[in-house]
Amino acid sequence: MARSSFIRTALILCPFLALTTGQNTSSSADGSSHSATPTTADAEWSTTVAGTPTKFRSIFTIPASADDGANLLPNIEDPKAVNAQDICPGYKVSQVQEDEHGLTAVLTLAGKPCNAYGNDIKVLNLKVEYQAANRLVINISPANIDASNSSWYIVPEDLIPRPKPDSTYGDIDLEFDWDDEPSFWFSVTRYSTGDVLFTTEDTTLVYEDQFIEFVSALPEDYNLYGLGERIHGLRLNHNLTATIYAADAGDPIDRNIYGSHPFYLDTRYFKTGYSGGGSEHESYSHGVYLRNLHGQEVQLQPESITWRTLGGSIDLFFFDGPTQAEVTKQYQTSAIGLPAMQQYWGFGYHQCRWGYRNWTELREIINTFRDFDIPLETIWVDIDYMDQYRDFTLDPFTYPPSGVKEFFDKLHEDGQHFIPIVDSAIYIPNPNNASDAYDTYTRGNESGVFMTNPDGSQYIGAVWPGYTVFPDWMSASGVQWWVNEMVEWYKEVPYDGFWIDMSEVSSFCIGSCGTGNVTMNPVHPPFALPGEEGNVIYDYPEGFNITNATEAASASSASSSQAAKTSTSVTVTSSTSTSYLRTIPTPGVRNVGHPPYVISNVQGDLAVHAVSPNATHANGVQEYDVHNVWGHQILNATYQGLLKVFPGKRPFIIGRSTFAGSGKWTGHWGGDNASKWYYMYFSIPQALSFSLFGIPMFGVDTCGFNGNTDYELCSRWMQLSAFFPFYRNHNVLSALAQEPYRWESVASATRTAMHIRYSLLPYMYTLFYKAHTTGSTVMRALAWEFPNEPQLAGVDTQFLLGPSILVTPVLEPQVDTVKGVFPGIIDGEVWYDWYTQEKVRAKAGVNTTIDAPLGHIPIFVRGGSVLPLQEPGYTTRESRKNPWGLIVALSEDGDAKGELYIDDGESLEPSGTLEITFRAGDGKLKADVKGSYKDANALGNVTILGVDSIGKVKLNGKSIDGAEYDEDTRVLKLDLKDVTSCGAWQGSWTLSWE
Ligand code: MIG
Repeated sequence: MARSSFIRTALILCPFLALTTGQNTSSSADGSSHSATPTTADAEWSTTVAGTPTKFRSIFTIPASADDGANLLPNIEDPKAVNAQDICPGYKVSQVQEDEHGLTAVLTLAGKPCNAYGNDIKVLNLKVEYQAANRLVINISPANIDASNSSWYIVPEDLIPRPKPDSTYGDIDLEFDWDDEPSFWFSVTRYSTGDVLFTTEDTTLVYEDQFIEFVSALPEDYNLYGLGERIHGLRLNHNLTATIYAADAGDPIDRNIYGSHPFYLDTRYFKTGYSGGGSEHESYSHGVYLRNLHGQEVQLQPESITWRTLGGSIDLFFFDGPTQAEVTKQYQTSAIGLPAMQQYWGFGYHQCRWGYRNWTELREIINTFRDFDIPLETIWVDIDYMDQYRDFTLDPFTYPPSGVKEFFDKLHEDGQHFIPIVDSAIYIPNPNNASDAYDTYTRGNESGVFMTNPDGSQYIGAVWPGYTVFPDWMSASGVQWWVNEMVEWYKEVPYDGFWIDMSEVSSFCIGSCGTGNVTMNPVHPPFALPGEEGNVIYDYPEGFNITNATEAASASSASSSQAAKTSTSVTVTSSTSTSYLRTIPTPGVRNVGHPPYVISNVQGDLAVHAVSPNATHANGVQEYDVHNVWGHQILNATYQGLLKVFPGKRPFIIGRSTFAGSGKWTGHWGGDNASKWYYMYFSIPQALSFSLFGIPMFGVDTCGFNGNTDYELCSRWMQLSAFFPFYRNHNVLSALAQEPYRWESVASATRTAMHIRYSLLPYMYTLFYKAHTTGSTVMRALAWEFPNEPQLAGVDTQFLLGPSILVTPVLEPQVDTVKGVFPGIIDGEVWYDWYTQEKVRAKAGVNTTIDAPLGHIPIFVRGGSVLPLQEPGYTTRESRKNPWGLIVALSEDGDAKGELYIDDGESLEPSGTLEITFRAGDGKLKADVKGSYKDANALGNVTILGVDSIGKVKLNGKSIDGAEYDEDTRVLKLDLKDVTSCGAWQGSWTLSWE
C-alpha cells in the first residue's frame, strides 16, 4: 500500500470509552481550560443524545438481514475464475474505410463465442474519429442496436453529452494504428515523440453484453492519476483495482465510494540530455476518458491497465496535453463541461454537524463564533431539522416553522447563510394512517416520478425516514416535480443552497423491501444510529493518549470494565468453508442482479445499501445501466431548482455522488472520513483528484466526521482546510463537539489561518473565475506546476493553491516541524515565507525541515507572482467592502505577474466585471484595468518582496510618502489608502520604486 506510513493505527490506545462529561476531553492537556461557554446542548452531546421527540423512535426496526446480499467473491480474488484473455477469440477486421477524419470498420468475432461473463457480441462497429487538434476517440459498439437494448450500450446524449468533432482543426499529434494479427488490437501513439500511449497488442478484446475487457501495456514506472472516486494517494499504485461503482461507503481506503470518474491522467518523464545545471527532464501528459456509465473495474498492474465494464460501449477519448494543465482543459472544455462559478460567499467558512437540534442551538452556535471572533459565513443543518427525516419539512417540535422568521431575519441581516441537507429518497406514507400523509410523496406519485419494479409496481426501499421511494430523473416530470418542491419549500424555509446526500443512490435494504410493508411506516433503519442504544463513539485520533494523557488513562480504564460487559454479547462463529454465488452466463439473457463478472464492489452485492440494479425507470431503462449517474442527475435537478428559486444567481450545491461533468453544477465534499490523521492527509490527494475531475469546489469534513477529534488534530486540520476551496467543519451525531472555539488553541489556530484565507479571497475567486472560463485548476499538485521534476510525481503531502501559494501542512501528531520540498529551485524559482516575507533558503530537490509548531501552517509565496488581497471582515460581505491589498513577490529577475477578477459575486451573467492584470519588472508594477464593474474600495497595503534596491516611490509619476523599506528582509511596504481613496481600480496605474 502506497501510503501505509500514514496509517499508524499502532498509536491508538483504543477502544476508549466516550467520556460522559460534556467538556471536550482535551481541555486540560491543551494548557488552557475549555474556553467556550458551554451551551446547554453541549453537555448532552456525549454518550446520550437527548434527541427530539422524533429521533430514536421506538418503532419497528428493519432487521439487519434486510441489507445482506448474496455471498459473492470478486473475480479478481477468485482462484476459480476464468481469465477471459485466455479463452476468448477476439475479433477480425473487415470493411475498413478511412479518410482524413478517421476510420470505420467492422469487427467480427474471430471464433467460437467464449461467453466468459455474458453473451459475446458477434459483430461490432469500430469508429475512430480524429475530433480535434488534441483529441482522438475510439468507439466500439454492437452493430445491432435497437430500441429494446440501446440503453445497454449507448449513453444518451442528453444525459452525458458526447464531444463533437471540431469543424476544422490543424495537425493532430495522436495517431491511431490497428492490426488483426492474431486478433484485432489497436494503439494510440504520440506522433511527435513516437511514444506509444495505449496499446492492446498481444491482448484480446472481449465484448459481451455484461462484460467488456480491453488491456493496454503501460511503461514501467508509470504515473497515473484519477479513476475516482477513491481514498488513495494522488498517484495510483501499480497494484490497484480501481472499481468505479457509486457506493454509500464511509471512505474505506482504496475502494469504490460515492462518485464515478472514469478518467485518468498519464504523465511520462523523459531525460532531455541537457545538463547545464537546471532540470534534466521534461514530461508529457495525456488524458484518457471512457464515456461509459456501467459498473467498472480498472485494474492496474505493474506494466498494464485492464479496463472492464459491466456493459455499455467502448467510447474512449484521448486528450494529447502535452501538459497536465492542457489535458484538464481539453477534458473539461470538450467532454464534461467547465466548473460552475461559485458565489463569493461560498468561499467563506461553513460550520456543520449532525446533531444541531433546534433553532436556539443553531443561534447559540452562530453567536459563539462571533464571541470568539472566528468568521462564520454559513451554518448547515443535517437531517435533525426534518420532520421524521422527510425532505422539504421541518421538525414541528425542534425546528418549528414559528421559529423561521426570527432565525432567518437575523442570519441574513448579518450577511450569513443557511444550507440544509436534502436526502435523495422520499418517504412513502402509511396508507392506514391519514395523519401520516406526506404531500411531497403525493404530488410525486400523482406525476409518476418514482422508480418502479420490473412489474411496474413502485420500488420501495428504506432510508432514514423508513420505507421510501426514489425519484426517477428519467421520468417525464421528475425534474419538474423536484423543482416545484424546492420552490414551494423555499416559501417556508429561505435556504441559500442545497446539500445533497445519499445520492448513490443509497437504500438500506436489498430490493423493494418495503413492498407490502408500508403499513408499518415509519420504520427504523436496520442499524443503530451513532449514540443510539449504546452505540457509543470511543474512537480518538492517533496520539490522543499522548496529547491527552490524563483523559486517555481514565477513558481506557473505564473502557475495560465496559469491555467486560459488552464482550458477553459477542457471538463468535467460525466457518471453514464458505460458498459463493456464481452466475453462469445464460444464452440470450442478462442477469442484472448478479452479473456473471463480480466486480470488486465495496458493498459486495450490487444491491447492498443501494437501489437494486433491477429497479426500473419510466423509459424502461434499468438501474443497472445508469446506476453511476443517479447522483449526477439529482444535482442537475437541484441546479434547475435553485435557478428557479434564485433567478439569475449562481446555484450553491454540495453533492455527494458525482459523475464526470457534475462540476458544471456542483461542488463536492469528501464524504464520511474519520477524525484520524491519515484522513487529514487523504484530503489532499482527494482534492487534487477532483481538480482533475473538473470539480474544484472541494473540501472534506474538517476535524473529521466519524469518531471524536482532539485539539491537536482539529487545530492542524482547521488550518489545512483553510486553503481548500470548500471550507467546512462537519461532525457525526453524538461525537464530541468540534467547532473550532471548543479549545483555545484551535480557536487561535483557526483565526490565524482564516485571516490568511480571507485575505486571499480575491485570489481564490479569481482562480475560480479562471477555472470556470478556461478549465484551469484551483488546487494543484506540485508536479503540475513543475513538470520537469520527476521526483514530484507522487507528492501529495503538499499542494499549491493556484500557481502561487505553496501549502506544506503538518500531517502527523506530536511534531513541531514538517519536511517539504521547494519545487522549481533547480530552475531558479524563489519562494517567500508568508509570515516573515523573507526569501526561503532551500536546496533544490531535497526535503527541507520547516518549523511548524502547533498553530502555525507553513505557507509560501512563489516568486514572480502578484497576489490580490482584501482586508478580511467577519463575513465575505464585510470583506468585500474593505481596502484591497497586493503582495508582489519578485522572481530572481525582479519580475512578477498576476490577475484579479471582480464582479457582483453572485450573478450568473454579471452586468459588469473588472479584470485587472498586474505586471512587475524593472522596479515598476503596472496595473492594467479593464471592465465596467463599479468598485470604490481603496488600495491599502502593497507589500513588495525581494526588492534589491530602492529609489523614490511614485504612483503614476507622483511621489508617495510613508514607504518603508527593510534592507535586511528586502521588503518594501506601502499604504496607498489615501492616494487611492476613490477606488483602487478607477483606471490603470503604475507604481515605481527605483
Ligand atoms: O449515513 O445525514 O455523508 O455527512 O452527516 C449517514 C447524516 C447519512 C451521510 C453524510 C453525512 C451526514 C449523514 N449522512
